[in-house]
Amino acid sequence: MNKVEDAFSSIDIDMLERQKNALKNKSTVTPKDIKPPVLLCSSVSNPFQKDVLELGEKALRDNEVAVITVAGGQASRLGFQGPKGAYPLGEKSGISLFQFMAEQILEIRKKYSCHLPWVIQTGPDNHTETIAFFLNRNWFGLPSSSVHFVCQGTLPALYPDGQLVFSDVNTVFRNPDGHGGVYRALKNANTLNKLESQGIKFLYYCQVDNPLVFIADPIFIGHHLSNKAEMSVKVVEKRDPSEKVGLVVEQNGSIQCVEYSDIDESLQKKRAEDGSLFLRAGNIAIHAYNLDFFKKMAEAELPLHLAHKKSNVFNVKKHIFEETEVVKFETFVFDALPLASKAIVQLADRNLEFSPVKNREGNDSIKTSREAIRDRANLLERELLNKEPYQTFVRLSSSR
Ligand code: UD2
Repeated sequence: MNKVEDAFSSIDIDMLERQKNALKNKSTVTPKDIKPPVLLCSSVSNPFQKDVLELGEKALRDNEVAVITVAGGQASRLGFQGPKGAYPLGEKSGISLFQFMAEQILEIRKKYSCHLPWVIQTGPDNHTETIAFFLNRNWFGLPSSSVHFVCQGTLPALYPDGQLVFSDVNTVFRNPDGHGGVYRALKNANTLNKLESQGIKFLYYCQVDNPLVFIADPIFIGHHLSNKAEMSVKVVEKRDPSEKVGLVVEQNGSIQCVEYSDIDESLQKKRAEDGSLFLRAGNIAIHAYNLDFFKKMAEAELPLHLAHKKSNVFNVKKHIFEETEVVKFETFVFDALPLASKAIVQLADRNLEFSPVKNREGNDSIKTSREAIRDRANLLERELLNKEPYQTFVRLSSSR
């Protein structure tokens, strides 16, 4: 096989066909069809849901739960060279986003005497670096056999007319397939089968960029179980109509997440009778899954999301490199929600569970996230210090 044939051999022809179709058919959300979802109440700020808590804790103790963290991409938007999870967010401690999570996982394992495997989905640009980061830090005290790294896949970019794009004379230009690639990535790496053979039945999913995440929250898992859901999602109240978070809504009887940019401005600003936003369920990208459903999603055709971006590519006709507009394709993890036979939506308290680090400055920045960590530590010490199951959570929150 010559090099050009080799470049083409990595292309999934059925997927390429879907990509070309997606270029032609833009999907839109019809505002009249969407309404707010039913919200189950917050977990951490409302810790006395005993039955639900016991269900979640039992699943943990019985070694039925694993954690998945999506951590593809570099932290370049934070002005930092390296995987985003390696960013030293701890203000006093200098600990990384990964360490925030690793310490919680260690504590949960101790508390429930459970294995709680941790799967970290990396991307092609940070896979090796991420593993080296863990290796150099002695896996933060976690047994290396209990941490699994899985690299997400890529999709070829296309010109707006549907032609393939090249990054050099015999290499197809590709980009990571979005966090929705996590389903296939875990299947292709045989991780889902491995987890299943260890007795895992439920998965707790989170993003690496939220240091306030309450990993494997037993109340969230308990709600998921008691409602016999296949996939669940945590949300926080949207701060204001312009906040850039996805919105969890109900459409034609099913739960789904819609990106803010896809919703009409007047609907984003609409108020309910009590003055709160009509659509207020902001997606914080925390999910609970049945493993079986996750497996099904690895075979599902999730919608493709398109991003038109200027990129430096190789023009194979003119034999030159040029800056031109190409279309990149991604799938999103939350597009599995409407495919679940049942999905529950749990409202969390933003001050306790959500402060992502997205930007160097301004909203959702290093500064706002550090402030949120500090504020939460004070709040928790005042209000929740002696309440199960949050002592661990409180202790880890202070002195960061
Ligand atoms: C995401 C959600 C948004 C809101 C917000 C909460 C999308 C499209 N939007 O916004 O609705 O919930 O998060 O914080 O998801 N990642 C990968 N591989 C990829 C792309 C992303 O692993 O190909 C990981 C990345 O490491 C990060 C997470 O997914 O942990 C979120 O990615 P993002 O920062 O691009 O998402 P954002 O801020 O657009």
